[in-house]
Amino acid sequence: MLALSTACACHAQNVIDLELAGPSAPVVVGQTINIQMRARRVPTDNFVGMSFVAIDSVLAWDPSKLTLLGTTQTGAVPLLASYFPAPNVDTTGINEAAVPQDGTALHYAIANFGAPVQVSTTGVLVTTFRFRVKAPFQQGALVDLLPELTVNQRADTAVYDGTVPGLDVLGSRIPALITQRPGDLDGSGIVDGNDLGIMLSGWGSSTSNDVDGDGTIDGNDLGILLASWGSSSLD
Ligand SMILES: [Ca+2]
Ligand SMILES: [Ca+2]
Repeated sequence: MLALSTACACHAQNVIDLELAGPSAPVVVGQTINIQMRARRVPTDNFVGMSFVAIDSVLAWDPSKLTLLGTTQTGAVPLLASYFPAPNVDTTGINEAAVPQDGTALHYAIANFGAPVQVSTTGVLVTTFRFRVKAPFQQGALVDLLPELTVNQRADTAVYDGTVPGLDVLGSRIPALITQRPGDLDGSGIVDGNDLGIMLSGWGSSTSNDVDGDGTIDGNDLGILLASWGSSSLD
């Protein structure tokens, strides 16, 4: 069936996607990881969405798994500024600290005046969020871009067009999924006797150490653990 899309002049033209990309290899506890935020142009017949003047992003992660450290602009497109607005000026109330720690953060990326950032179809690096892996996790840790969040005032994830003032051209939001090695229950990077001990101590229960995500620690999980026995993230 063909679904007809309904045009709405009040909403985005949907032509620049924002993608978060983390390490593809399994991570270990204590590791510092980079989550790149890339902007990618979706080819359309529109004259908008070729560039941006600013990007507001509402970042979300599980603070029990990951700790936000800050940002770096290494390798990124030239910007006037890339920052988390400080708590005393962040009227949205999202940023409770200079580097937010509570699992949500508002970030602003602002192009140089009079110089919108051109966005290619392969994508450009806007900024890199740096996190430290805080705890073991078997079902992955998501770093996401929320469409909107209201604490004191509503904030939206938005890509402001480089041609039409105030026009939000955000298309898709693509999260990053951070993974640890299946069966590496302590997040050490290697699957060994420590992990087996953790699994056996939680046998039959439902804990965060559930490897296959079916809700129970059982023979399936043991099979996965044994299959990756001795393998190391450091290989
Ligand atoms: Ca381990
Ligand atoms: Ca299971």
